[in-house]
Amino acid sequence: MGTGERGIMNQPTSIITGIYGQDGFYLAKLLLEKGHRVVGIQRRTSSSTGWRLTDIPGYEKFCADGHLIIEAGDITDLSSIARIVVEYKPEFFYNLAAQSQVWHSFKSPLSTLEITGQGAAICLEAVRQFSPKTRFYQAGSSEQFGNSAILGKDRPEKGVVFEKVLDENSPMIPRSPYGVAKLTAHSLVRNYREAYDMFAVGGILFNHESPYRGIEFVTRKITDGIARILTGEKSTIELGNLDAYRDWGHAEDYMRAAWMMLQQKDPEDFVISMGQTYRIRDFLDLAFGFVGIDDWSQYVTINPEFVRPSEVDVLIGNSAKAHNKLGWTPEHDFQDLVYSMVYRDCLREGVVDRVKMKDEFVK
Ligand code: F7E
Repeated sequence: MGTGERGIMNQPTSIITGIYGQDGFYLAKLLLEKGHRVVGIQRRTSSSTGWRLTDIPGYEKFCADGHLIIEAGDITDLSSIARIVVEYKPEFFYNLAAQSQVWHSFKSPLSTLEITGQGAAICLEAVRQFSPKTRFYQAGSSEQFGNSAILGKDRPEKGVVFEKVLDENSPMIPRSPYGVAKLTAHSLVRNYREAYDMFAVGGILFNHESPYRGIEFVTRKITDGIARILTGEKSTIELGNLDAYRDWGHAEDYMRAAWMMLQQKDPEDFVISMGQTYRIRDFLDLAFGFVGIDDWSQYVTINPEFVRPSEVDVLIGNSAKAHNKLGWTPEHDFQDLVYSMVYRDCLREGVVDRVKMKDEFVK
């Protein structure tokens, strides 16, 4: 009997690659609440730790009773993924692992392609060869669309209404090595579905954030920066392009959508988004506003180092298909999201008394 078989025999097993990331945290939490056995795959060389997972209510118990298992593996190594698939024969496989930083992908395009693109091929191949009935979820990205939302239009100004909201059929013309790698993975999922009749789906998720977001991404960089400015540790936050528009949702809502996609009768791809878009400077207005700072200009400096060689200027999604077919609706709005991030960073830094009550902002 392999170690995997010692677990919970009658409950579904879900494998999650990238379990130590923000999305891995919310998905593992959701699946554990649903009674799944969750097998997380962790790279041996991974510098990340399980700091997020330990926040799952009942974490210690889930580890002790075999509901939560961490296995060493690497999505760039077929033999390691195949071994885990053979051992656990999971009902569900969620591939969340990636080199997920768009900015970094310009510095390291080849390793991004290997991890984010070929890594998905390796996971699909392990499932196809050793557990073809496993339902497979691939974490796709709005970066796959590139600038399709404004194709043929000038760069937008504030207040512009975007007519081209992106859905499952919009053109995908990525503008970063990361986007190219995610589109490769997405195309492979479709191909495995059609060629091998696998239950494989691509969730095309727009930006999704939370207090568990990594510090490399702009939202968390801002909220963490605000808390450190309030303590006096920092004087400014260094940012790049403040005029890009992003359609930001909450990771908890988005991982619920991922789970829903694997509960369907037929495998299909879905766009998950809020359908509202804001510039980075709008995020700054709201986040600084929550600590009573209306003019943040003295606290933000522009560092060209963080400007991308080619930017996705506007992202705004249309999730009508997910609403209609999955019955998915988000529970968090943009204000809630930003507030929770500011609140948590200020709490950690001991300056939570500076956060204004949210009610004051909800007119
Ligand atoms: O950038 C601008 C930057 O790195 C958002 C990933 O989860 O979502 C994420 O990709 C915007 C861009 O996210 C800084 O130029 C300005 O326009 O937070 P981000 P992203 O690139 O949109 C998609 C859906 C994914 O799949 C990705 O994995 O913010 N920006 N100044 C900055 N961005 C960063 N990171 N740092 C800055 O200083």
